[in-house]
Amino acid sequence: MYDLKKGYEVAKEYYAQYGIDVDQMMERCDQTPLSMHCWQGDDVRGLEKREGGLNGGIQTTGDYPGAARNAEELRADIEKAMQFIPGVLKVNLHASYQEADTFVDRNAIKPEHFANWADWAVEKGLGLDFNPTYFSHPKSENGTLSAADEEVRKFWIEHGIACRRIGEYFYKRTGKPCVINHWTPDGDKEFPIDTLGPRLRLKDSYDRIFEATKDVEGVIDGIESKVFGIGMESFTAGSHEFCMGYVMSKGIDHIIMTLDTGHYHPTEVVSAKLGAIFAFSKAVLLHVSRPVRWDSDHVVAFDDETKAIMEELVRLGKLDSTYIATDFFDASINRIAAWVIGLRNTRKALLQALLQPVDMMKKAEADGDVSGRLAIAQEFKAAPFSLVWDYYCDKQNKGVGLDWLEDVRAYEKDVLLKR
Ligand code: RNT
Ligand code: ZN
Repeated sequence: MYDLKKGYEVAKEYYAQYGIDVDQMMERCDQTPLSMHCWQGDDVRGLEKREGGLNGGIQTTGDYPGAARNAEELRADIEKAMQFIPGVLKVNLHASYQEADTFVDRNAIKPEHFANWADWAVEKGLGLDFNPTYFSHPKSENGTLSAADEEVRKFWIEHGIACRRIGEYFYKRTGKPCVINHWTPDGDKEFPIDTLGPRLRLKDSYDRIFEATKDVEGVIDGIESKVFGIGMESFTAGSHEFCMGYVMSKGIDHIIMTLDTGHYHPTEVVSAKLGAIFAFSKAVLLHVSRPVRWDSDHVVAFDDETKAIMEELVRLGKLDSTYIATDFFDASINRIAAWVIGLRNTRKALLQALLQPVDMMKKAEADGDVSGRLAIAQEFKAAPFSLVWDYYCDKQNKGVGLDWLEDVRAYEKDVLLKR
């Protein structure tokens, strides 16, 4: 290992030339919560005591050994990954990760079915976020909250209501707000003749869920849009226009938009949407993912778009108004490695974004110095960032560079391969 302290001192001096306080930014980065999704650990299978695979237009591909088979294994795997992920973390659960003794259907889930998760989170000092599971269920085949069948729609409204109550329970147990993400896969393989009816039903369902749970405290609700799902290529009820319209028309602080980086047309980017949304909304929920040609949910990379999103949040001064969650599921590699790589990359992009000379660039812009603005922004792309990142990881005792890899390999040998 090279001299981390020396590297950090050099970087600190480099950034100081541009008025950037590295220590302050490391602290800022560290205190920004990232919500780590539980579903990377078992390929979105969940813990319900019933048969049936993943559906709803999303897919995991690959059959790497060692997926978690029960709650204990999943929690152990999350803890293992967390050993190498710096900064404040929350854990993001889906309703399908209930731990009832016998089968309990989605509309009947209660806080008690999530008590083990809450106990564990309290013990570890973690916040919990939540997601209704409007997919992978026999009743989700012909729509959920937008279903034409009123019995089916009622079932899913009850699920949404149950989930908001569980969110409040998490808030009360952990003392930290629970961010709930509502995503429905509802759509059609072909373009429907009636494209308005499903939207009006979806709108009415959300209204009923929120109306019935008006008393719920400590919960923030993201409404997640999507462009298409596998098998539902032509129509999505919860499209971007629908979700944005819904959130904006409600004008209620706890109802916000969820932007998933894989849910747009290939040349559309989330980083370019944030400035417009913040003109109307106080907060936003992000699902950081990596689409490769489609909404493939590859592990988050330290790529241009992830960096651009974080840069934009810092430039807008909206880091504190943004809930950052990860959402990917790769079954073709070691699942702990997937978490470590994806969450570290998300945090890394955030730290790099905090180390940009925002004031300097803003001043150039205000002065009409467009050449200077471009020059400064470009210069910073090659700043000695990794020296700060390594030092930060070491300071947090989360492993420098590839330190984590050997450990994760040993865990694979000793634990995962024995499953
Ligand atoms: C699906 C959405 C959704 C899911 C999770 C499992 O396209 O992105 O957020 O990935 O709820
Ligand atoms: Zn998502």
